[in-house]
Amino acid sequence: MTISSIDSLLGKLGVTLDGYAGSDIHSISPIDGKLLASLKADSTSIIERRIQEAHQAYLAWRTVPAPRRGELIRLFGEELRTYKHELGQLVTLEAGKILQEGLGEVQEMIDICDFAVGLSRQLYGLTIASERPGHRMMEQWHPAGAVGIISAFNFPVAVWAWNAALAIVCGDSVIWKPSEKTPLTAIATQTLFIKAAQRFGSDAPAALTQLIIGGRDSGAQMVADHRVALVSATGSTRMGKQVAEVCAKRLARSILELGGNNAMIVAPSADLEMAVRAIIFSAVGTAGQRCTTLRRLFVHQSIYDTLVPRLKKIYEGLPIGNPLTSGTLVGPLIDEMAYNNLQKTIDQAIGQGAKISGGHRIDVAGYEKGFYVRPAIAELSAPADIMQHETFAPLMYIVPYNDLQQAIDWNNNVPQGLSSSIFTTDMREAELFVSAAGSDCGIANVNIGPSGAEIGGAFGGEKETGGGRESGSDAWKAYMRRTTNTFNYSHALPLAQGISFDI
Ligand code: UN1
Repeated sequence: MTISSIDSLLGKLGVTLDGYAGSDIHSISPIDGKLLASLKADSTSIIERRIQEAHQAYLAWRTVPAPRRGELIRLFGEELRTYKHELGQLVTLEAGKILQEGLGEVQEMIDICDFAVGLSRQLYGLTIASERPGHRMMEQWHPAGAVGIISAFNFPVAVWAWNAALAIVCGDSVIWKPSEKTPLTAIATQTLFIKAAQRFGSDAPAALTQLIIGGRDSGAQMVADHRVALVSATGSTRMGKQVAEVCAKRLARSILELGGNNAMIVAPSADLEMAVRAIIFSAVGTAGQRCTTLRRLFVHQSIYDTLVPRLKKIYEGLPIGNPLTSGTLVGPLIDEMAYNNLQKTIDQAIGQGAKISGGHRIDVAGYEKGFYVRPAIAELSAPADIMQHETFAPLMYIVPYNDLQQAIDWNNNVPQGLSSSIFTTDMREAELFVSAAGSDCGIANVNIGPSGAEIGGAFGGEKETGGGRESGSDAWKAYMRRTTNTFNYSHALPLAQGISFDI
């Protein structure tokens, strides 16, 4: 696999930055701190126009039959298959995740496209028994409007695709405000989409998917606009609360996928070989910058001394460095702020009694401006206050437990509720963990880690994670509006509830 420079990569992807050149937004590679491109931010009037065009696009697109809309997503999936390697590399260059994960992210886009194509023939409602003779009651799902998507740097393209692929087959249009840290992957994705739309033909409105390049203000403008029927936002809880407030004020819908503080319980009967692999991938994959990253590990005290030294040894030997190089498992943090945040959290954890290993900066020759760290483990004898917070970096707290109920309580006793898992071969423990009295998270896994979900399931979580569900299962329903239709094919007009109202 050959690795391309940024210019040739953008060239291969058919991206020209001509219309984007400026000096407001800087795409900086976390690999070496080098500037990849400087772009201009869209003005409020341009954003205004885009929103209006997106609304118009929705008005046209909603009448195109859903299976035909699916055809557009099928073609987009083909573009993604063709350019998987290039787009995956761009993800790695701009977000810093290792190439395997960059490619995995594009695969996640392809998967959701496949899902959405099938879905385009299954947007069905129910037929419901009417209480009145000669009546039929049914529901239909109709397109909802323009969907505003806010995405984060860590999954710069897949999260957009979960939303956009569904929204498009559901008959909506899409306006995307990507993270200002990863504008190039967004522009490349938009370019590939336009290619697919051109192949599709003229019944795809030109403004069906739109991109807004800019900072927080441009996202805020989009969220506040009444023509945006639904806002799907992925990112910090702080950002999500602002979005929720603005949407609530105008009674618009929102899908929120916010912070996680994901735990794993390792029970005495666990297959430790499997648990080790799951822990390492979940805790240090994407350099600990997934919303599903494993942050809290509760290990039964009977196996603590077997498992934890093994984990520490693997941590010490983790290959850290250029994420484009094969064999690297841990790439850089996104930027200096993320690094400082990690250091601050480690200091606080020490103050609360944690024993720390790792967490220090690693010099990678030739990439001195990148913020590479040895992933950190913080051992504590009991959960500390610091564990209530999500730190978006590779820092895993480990606490021993005695009793499963205690570990389940710890799993739940945080403000966030995204993902969780248990390693056990005891069926009673596994079932309890996923039961109503078990994990309170949107994702509760058995014998796999909390991160790396497939697209087929509904993705999202409870409490401060925001309650939204994206991606698979019936998450599509959030992108449509439901109408209930009652038909009277009789010659009488009976009222529901038996009400008599004679005139
Ligand atoms: C995110 O970090 O915002 O389950 C999304 C996972 C990935 C998606 C993570 N499929 O880890």
